[in-house]
Amino acid sequence: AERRALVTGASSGIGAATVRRLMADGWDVVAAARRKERLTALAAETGAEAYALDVTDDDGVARLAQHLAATGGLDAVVNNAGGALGLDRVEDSDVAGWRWMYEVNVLGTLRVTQAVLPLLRAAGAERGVADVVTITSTAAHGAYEGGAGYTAAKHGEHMLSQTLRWETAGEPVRVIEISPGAVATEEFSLVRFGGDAARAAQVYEGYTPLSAQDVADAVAWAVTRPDHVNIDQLTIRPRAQAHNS
Ligand code: NJP
Repeated sequence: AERRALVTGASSGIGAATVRRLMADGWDVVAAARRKERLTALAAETGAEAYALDVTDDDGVARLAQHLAATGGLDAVVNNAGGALGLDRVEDSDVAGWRWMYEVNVLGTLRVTQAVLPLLRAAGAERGVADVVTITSTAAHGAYEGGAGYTAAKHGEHMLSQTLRWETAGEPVRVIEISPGAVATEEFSLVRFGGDAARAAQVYEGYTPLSAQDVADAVAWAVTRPDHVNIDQLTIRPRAQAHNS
């Protein structure tokens, strides 16, 4: 049977591009996010399975793990659901905004990873290796003005990934972190800048950002290394980007 992957945050951007790439490579893919209409369209286009999921919902995540267990298990999870709010200096930061960024990026990845790890262990034991891939950010490795909440959340996700790697050392499970710089997606243009193109231009200095496909290609490469190889952390950045945002 084909290898099966779960991609969270699959309804747009990097997640949708990863679904397209893995389907083209012959994986079975479960595409999960909240916006079911978008997933249905992606499923019709690619043949992936659409699954409505909010990564902040404990019960929903548990139900997804049961569904996966009952329908063939899982060889790889791509923890991609996440996002940032606008740029706020520390002194102006809103606690609720930080809470949302932690809930989706850090705790969403924790919930999903915990729920599927038994399935990944079983697949790894049977086939040689299984993969936990997490999309963090260059923001997981540095700071930038106005980015404290997002960088704090992405640093948290980075440390989750680092720690899990040591905790599963010796098991047939790889823990892989992909850290993109600026990617031209909805988060990039809308969420982060609230549609404020002038602010985006000021921050992004007019260079060409990565495409979602660039990041999907990195994911597809990392999960097809030979079984004895672990890509711990891969930074992929627009060549001209000179900051961590
Ligand atoms: O953004 P976007 P990206 N439960 O907004 C989903 C990181 N990153 O592709 O639920 C489940 O197109 C949302 O789906 P929906 C970034 O931090 C980006 O750029 O339907 N899913 C959508 O599919 C994030 O971790 C840049 O609204 C939830 C997806 O997340 C990842 O890349 C730079 C959810 C977001 O898609 C993908 O973001 C960087 C929930 N509660 C890292 N909440 C960049 N774009 O510049 C959201 O370094 N989603």
